[in-house]
Amino acid sequence: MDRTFVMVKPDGVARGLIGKIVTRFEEKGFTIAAAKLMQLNQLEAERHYDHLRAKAFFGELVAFITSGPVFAMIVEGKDAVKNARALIGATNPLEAALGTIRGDYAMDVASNIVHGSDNDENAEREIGMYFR
Ligand code: DAT
Ligand code: MG
Repeated sequence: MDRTFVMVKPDGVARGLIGKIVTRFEEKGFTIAAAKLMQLNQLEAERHYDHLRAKAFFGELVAFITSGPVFAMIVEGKDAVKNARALIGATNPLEAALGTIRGDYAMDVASNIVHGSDNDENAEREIGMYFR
């Protein structure tokens, strides 16, 4: 079975949306294979967002993702990476369709409440970082 890494970000956890987000994945057809509440440290956050190091918002992004607990999950299902990204919606909630998680629950790109790996290699890299 295909799998991917999904994380409810600190804003989603603080807003009490873990349950709703887990339900979205379950209703779509995914199985939650593992899950835990955890706190990312600076190094983990910088490694997680390594591909964005050059961006002007990198510091803000790392500060945000380490600002409180996140809810990390391994989700399993057919074409897990692509189906999860479709369910999560576009990076900018302004462009995310209603019916997607970001489209329904977020308004600002800097706090878009959920992360999903963008390809199989990164999914395995991220699962390896957080589930050992
Ligand atoms: P995604 O999370 O959809 O895979 P990404 O990997 O390009 O998007 O960016 C990671 C996160 O960085 C994104 O979820 C929110 C933040 N981000 C992206 N673009 C941003 C911007 N222009 N300003 C502030 N934060 C941004
Ligand atoms: Mg990404």
